[in-house]
Amino acid sequence: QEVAGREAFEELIAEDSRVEPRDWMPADYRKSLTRQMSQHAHSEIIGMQPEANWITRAPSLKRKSILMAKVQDEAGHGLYLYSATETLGTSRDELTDQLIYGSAKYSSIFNYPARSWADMGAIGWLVDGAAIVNQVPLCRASYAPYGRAMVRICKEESFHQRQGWEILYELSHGSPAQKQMAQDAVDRFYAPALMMFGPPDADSPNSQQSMAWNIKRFSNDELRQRFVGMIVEQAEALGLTLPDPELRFDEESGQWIHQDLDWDEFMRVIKGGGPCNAQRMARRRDAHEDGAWVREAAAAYARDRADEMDE
Ligand code: FAQ
Repeated sequence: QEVAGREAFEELIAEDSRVEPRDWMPADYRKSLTRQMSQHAHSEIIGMQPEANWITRAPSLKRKSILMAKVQDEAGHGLYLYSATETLGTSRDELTDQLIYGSAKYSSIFNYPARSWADMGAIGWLVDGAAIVNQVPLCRASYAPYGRAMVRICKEESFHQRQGWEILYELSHGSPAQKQMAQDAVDRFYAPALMMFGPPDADSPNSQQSMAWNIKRFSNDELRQRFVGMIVEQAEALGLTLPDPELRFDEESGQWIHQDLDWDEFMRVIKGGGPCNAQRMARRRDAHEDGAWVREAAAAYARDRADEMDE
């Protein structure tokens, strides 16, 4: 049976079709997807914190309600992704424990502080912008529940990116102090946003196999390049500069060249040593523990309903 399953799986991948939860799949494929999808879910959930930090201080009621809606969208993305990951056989409780009490990863970017209102703009424009470039190809990921979740998530991320752009546009066309605030936010988020795409291809242990399985469609460096090329003109339209003196389009190779990134900093951040790792994890742990009574009440309610149905 395993031989037939493996053959069917290999055929699906060769045809660029999709794998559904009940299909046979190699243990390594399941494991690697669980790894990537759960990290992605954790990123959405932890990613709520830098922006939630600004909800009470948004400069107007309208901006407050937009920001609240955005943060709620991130919660929704986390929930779709946990549900999609559960179809691979690991429960959401277990995945959450791996984050809170274990050493599961989440995106490096959310370990940087959101210091000013302009950071809400930079996060929307650069962080959601990078997320879209990375995630649009994932809509075609070979694991069907992941691809389906990505379609909806990408639509919402596009709205997020526009709201970030609009915040920066307003600030960069405001007073000199506001423009400076926008520039400062872009200066701080540019390099960490480029690091979201992961280590350089030569140091990316998972890429090759993920691409062979049609999970990833492009390498980390290819997507990073695409992103830089996309934001150059957008920065000009915003009237802001990207803090990268080496940024240029190389006609010969047809590629965007950007400055070297500080990969030691990246490794430090993903190992827990970034500016906000401890704070983000403590906040997440407290929220989870404070919410225990809600989970208990929901489980008791579900049990009662099931008993009623049995009667
Ligand atoms: N941060 O071999 P690779 C969002 C890890 S967007 C932390 O290249 P892979 C939206 C990697 O896991 C952010 N760790 O790995 C939002 C691996 O460790 P492992 C989330 C990173 O998987 C906006 C090791 O380094 N998006 O949330 C990072 O082939 C605003 C070696 O790396 C996704 O997760 C990093 N930046 O490629 C929310 C997208 N980069 O697992 C709120 C889906 C690498 O072996 C507010 N994920 N690592 O222990 C992916 O596309 C891929 O997993 C990559 C990494 C590209 C992130």
